[in-house]
Amino acid sequence: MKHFTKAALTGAAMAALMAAPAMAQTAWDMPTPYGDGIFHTQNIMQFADDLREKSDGAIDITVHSANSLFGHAEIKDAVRDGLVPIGEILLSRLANEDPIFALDSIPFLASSYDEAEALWEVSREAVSEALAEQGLTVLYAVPWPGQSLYLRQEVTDPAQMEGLSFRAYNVATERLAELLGATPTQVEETDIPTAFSTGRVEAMITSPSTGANAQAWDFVTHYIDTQAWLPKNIVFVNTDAFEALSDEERAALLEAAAEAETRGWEMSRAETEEKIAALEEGGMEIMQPSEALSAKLQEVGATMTAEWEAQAGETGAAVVEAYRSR
Ligand code: PCA
Repeated sequence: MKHFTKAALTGAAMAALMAAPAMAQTAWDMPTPYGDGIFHTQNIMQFADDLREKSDGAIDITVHSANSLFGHAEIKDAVRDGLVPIGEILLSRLANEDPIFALDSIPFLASSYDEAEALWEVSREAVSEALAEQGLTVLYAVPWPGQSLYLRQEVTDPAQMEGLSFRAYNVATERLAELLGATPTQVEETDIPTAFSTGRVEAMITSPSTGANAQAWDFVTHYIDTQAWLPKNIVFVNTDAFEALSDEERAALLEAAAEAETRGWEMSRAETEEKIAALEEGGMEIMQPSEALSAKLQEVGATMTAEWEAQAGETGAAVVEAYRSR
């Protein structure tokens, strides 16, 4: 509206403007990487609804899911640069910027919800500070269910994984594949079915949520329930956009975010069993890892923990120390 001078508006347009509610409206576009069938996206939709209600319509978020506005790799910078005010990503996608972002993707460091919660408690401040340096304000984070293996055969001996083309979604899954002797290929979550059907990949590790949403039974046969770690999605807002809000709007945003965090963790917990059942219903074989496979994955986890600690310096050491001595 500010492009028009009063004189340029017709009488009718003027009248229409005057009749509009006096309240200033903040319309926010929010890019997210995952599809509408994923609970993270559903939680964000609810967050947007809650915020509209809590702010009496003043903040109106439009969610652009499944990489439809910006691709996953671009979302963080788009929010940082103010192209959009708010967004969601998988936190560990930022691992190459700061090891603190990769902490939740180390196998078996925190593999239950209670552990994941404790890990988030001790690392939230460091994560928020690192993002604040980029002009981003963290609103909340929610974990995916535990990461488990999807394969085209029953794997009991870890040597069976050697040479497989293995779908990766961040640096940690790439490293895991390497340590298993497999060959990693980065594939965006929304591209999983195509990547399998075209033969780009033949195995993966991800949550039951992603597996069920991708209808994994169409392209793999075995689910091995390793639940090795719970990587988090994080929602952040451009700090300038945040500070431009009124006090009431900021309070509404923080309240809706806190509720979304609590609700998201509950949704995630409930998903685990529900989506494993969906995989079974789809026709997949649900298995527990063999002793040999568990031992190998534990070994990979120990290697990756040591590598992370070597990289993460003092802040990292303090965070892990706080987690271990909790
Ligand atoms: N789903 C996302 C990230 C972790 C998960 O469970 C994916 O597979 O890309």
